[in-house]
Amino acid sequence: PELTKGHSYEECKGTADWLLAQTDVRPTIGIVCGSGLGGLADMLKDQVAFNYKDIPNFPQSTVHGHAGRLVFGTLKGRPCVCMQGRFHLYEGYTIQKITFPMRIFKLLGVETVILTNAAGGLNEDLKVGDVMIIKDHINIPGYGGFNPLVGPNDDRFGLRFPCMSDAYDRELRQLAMNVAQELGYEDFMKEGVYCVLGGPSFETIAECRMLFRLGADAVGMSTAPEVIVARHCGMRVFALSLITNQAVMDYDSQEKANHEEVLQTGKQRAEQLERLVSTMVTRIEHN
Ligand code: 6GU
Repeated sequence: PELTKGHSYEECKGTADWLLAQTDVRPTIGIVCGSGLGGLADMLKDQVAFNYKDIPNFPQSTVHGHAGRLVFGTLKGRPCVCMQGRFHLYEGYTIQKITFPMRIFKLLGVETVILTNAAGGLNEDLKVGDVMIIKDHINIPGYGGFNPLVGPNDDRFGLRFPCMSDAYDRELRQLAMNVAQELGYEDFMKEGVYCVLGGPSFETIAECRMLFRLGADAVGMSTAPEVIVARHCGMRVFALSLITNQAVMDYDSQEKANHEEVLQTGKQRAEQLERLVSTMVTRIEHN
């Protein structure tokens, strides 16, 4: 049969080795910047940056608000690699292509992945500008066969049937809360369940109501596929959503979701998010 498959282990190794040959940075932390949150990558010192289009096997970003660079450097002295711009199902990439960078992270030596995204709030307790630490996800595209691990399994990456009940590391979530308290951010730090949809259209009112009743607190178009692949190959994961708008839940509302609002809210909270993540980075221990 014709089998769905992403890049082979050898192809992934080829990309990772190509990158490692061009920088002395040996990152143990990998960061993925969401829409409007690419400023985090600009904080890296002694940067060695690659445009996605120049990296063998890498897809390219097509979305406004996503730069399309892989940046190596140090964040508060810690070696990091940062994706400034990510890939989404709605751009037309296969689910394997979207998550390919996670396997590159792994082969570069990354042990902990930090992902950020912009999301719509479904739970009324989430206000615009709130930061939601993701404690779990609902992967709707996965139910339609868009799970990044569909296809032959390579045991060098991980198990055929990986566990996902511990996907979002408890210690890292606690660390984020502690750091948020120290920085005086506790008023806008929340925790909840993130639901991913394929996009690019935003949800209908009925869909928002359905998702909330199913247990989702926020909805977006990314992150969960990357988390699945990162966990499959044994990296620790921390993820957060910046709530950039409230999903429309009632038929009397005149509100309309739009991408400009998403980018605008990102700008307003970006600095605090950068401080939160960079402080966390200094406290993450690797053995
Ligand atoms: Cl309301 N929906 C989705 N799917 N993604 C978003 C969003 C909403 N707001 C920001 N990203």
